[in-house]
Amino acid sequence: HHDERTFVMAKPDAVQRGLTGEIVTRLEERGLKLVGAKFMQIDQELAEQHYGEHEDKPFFDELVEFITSGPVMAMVWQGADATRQVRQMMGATDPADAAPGTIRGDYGLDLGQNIIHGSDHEDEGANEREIELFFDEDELVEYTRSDEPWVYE
Ligand code: YYY
Ligand code: MG
Repeated sequence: HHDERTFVMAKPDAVQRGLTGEIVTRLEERGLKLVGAKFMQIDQELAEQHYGEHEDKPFFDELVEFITSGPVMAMVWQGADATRQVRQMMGATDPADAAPGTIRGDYGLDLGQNIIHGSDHEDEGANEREIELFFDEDELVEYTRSDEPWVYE
């Protein structure tokens, strides 16, 4: 299906380093369709909800502190197998392990500041849960990109 949606975020380090556009460009050029975007500052409560699965981990406090430390660009991208495809483009969680050519592999050096968030494709429904956490349904836009016939058979 071409209509899978996934949640993506340019993290505070990406915004501060002027990499927001680069992230958008890469996903856009891949053929994924931007259907929602919000430039925002995440508060403590939203951060703790978003990263709730990690609340018992030793890095949780640092993670929440980082993600609330500056503005982020929260986005919803749509396309075939979008969740898994974005994860492939992001690269491994630790940029030191991320392959060159991936976003983390090209721009990151630090595990804590790894540029981009994307929904976990191995966590069933994580994409829809995260989209719902950040966006109201009426903030997502339905449209056809003019190149879709050239992206999908
Ligand atoms: O989904 P992904 O971002 O690739 O990794 P997660 O395992 O969900 O961890 C979320 C976030 O936490 C990660 O992007 C960096 C940070 N983190 C960390 O600081 N130290 C770790 N040992 C693991 C993750
Ligand atoms: Mg994750």
